[in-house]
Amino acid sequence: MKVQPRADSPLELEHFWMPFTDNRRFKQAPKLVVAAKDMYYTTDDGRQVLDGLATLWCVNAGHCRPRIVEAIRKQAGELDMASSFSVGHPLPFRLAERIAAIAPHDLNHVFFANSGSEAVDTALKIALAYHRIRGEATRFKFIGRERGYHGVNIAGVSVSGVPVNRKAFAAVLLPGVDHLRHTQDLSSRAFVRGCAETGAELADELEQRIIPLHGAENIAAVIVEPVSGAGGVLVPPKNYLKRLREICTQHGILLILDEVITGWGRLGAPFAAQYFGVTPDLIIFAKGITSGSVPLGGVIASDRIFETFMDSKGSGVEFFHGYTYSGHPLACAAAMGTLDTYEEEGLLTRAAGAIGKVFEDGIHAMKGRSHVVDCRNLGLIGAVELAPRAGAPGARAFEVFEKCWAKGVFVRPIGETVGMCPPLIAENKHLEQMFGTVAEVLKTVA
Ligand code: PXG
Repeated sequence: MKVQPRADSPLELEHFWMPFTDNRRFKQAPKLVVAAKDMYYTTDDGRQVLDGLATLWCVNAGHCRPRIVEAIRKQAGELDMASSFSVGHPLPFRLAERIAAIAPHDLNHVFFANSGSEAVDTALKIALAYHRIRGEATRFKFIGRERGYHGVNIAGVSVSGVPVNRKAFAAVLLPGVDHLRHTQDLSSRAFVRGCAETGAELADELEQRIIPLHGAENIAAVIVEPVSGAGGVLVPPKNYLKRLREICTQHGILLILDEVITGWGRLGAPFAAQYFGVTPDLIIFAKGITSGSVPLGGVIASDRIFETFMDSKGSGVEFFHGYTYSGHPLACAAAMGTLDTYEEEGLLTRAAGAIGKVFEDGIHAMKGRSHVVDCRNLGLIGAVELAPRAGAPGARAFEVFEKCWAKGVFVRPIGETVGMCPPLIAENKHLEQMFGTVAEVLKTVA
């Protein structure tokens, strides 16, 4: 494809209010991409940039993969839009069946939304409605975790634990929310490969502090990311999630795993639930279900939860919730093409193989480089944490991001952390390029 040089096609930058972006800074020196294929973007000035973050933790199959592109094209010309409110079309049924077959144990029922944020709110509403149907309407509280990220809608921000995302909206965040401590402790658990041996006892806070404080009979659900992503890539200690599961089960509290990033092969199993051997009551997914190609998210519910709704007294709508685009044909078609690609190429388990080890070694080779205070990894997600620059929080990681971009590698600054999460098709040469560039850039950062 012909790439238009920047000077030939002046862009008016004023009207698009960019999300989660320093708009003023961006507009001084825009970073623009115009095309993508497999592991690489093409920028507007014709450079190739390695996508070291699967764009936003989502392009798991790589960019513009033929099966996905073809599925979307075909669907757009066949059935562009159809409702799932009281009338339906076959695609979301077929896709839900396929997702249920991949999901663990009895998680067999899929409610579709269009994004992770919508899926989070959907899961929280399912939890509330489930307890109410069962006559336990006092269960309305949610327990999140510090540094957790659950999207940007009001309920999701309420259970999230990223302070900058919460502060401006403090007045309207949900009542009845508490947070577990996060699992990061650089004094005792820095530079750990995979899950730390120590720290599972952090889950006991649920039983020792939170349940006595709020009363189990008032708690609807605990919601956590198996590995925190946008909070800085925090890998849980061994057995931590198992412990949370046990405590929730014991006290009738639902466990919701937000797998928006960890789902669809990121850890080397289809879902983190399978990787950790922990079965939640609800799984939240988005991003990788379509490899980012068309917006789609959703919630997978257990038989027990779904049947509670279906067995509820009276006839009529069982759950007063849904989006115009729940089960949208284009999104479902994109997901089908994506699952085909994952299956044909073994991508849902690829991170468990040799490439996962190469990734781990690459991340941990950063130890000892300037400013590096921690390296962490699991599957094909990882991060290098830097010491903050005095008086300028986050500035170092942001500089690393900008310099890597200039050198043709895209990684993400998250506070003091540089996050890496390549598409699952990554090969050794791509990881070498990514880590090599980050290492080179670190030498130049004051
Ligand atoms: N849950 C988790 C675990 C996520 O990572 C969402 C929910 C929300 O998904 P949507 O599709 O509504 O964005 C996410 C999204 C970052 C960053 O700073 C991460 C996400 C979104 C935007 C920025 O790394 N994750």
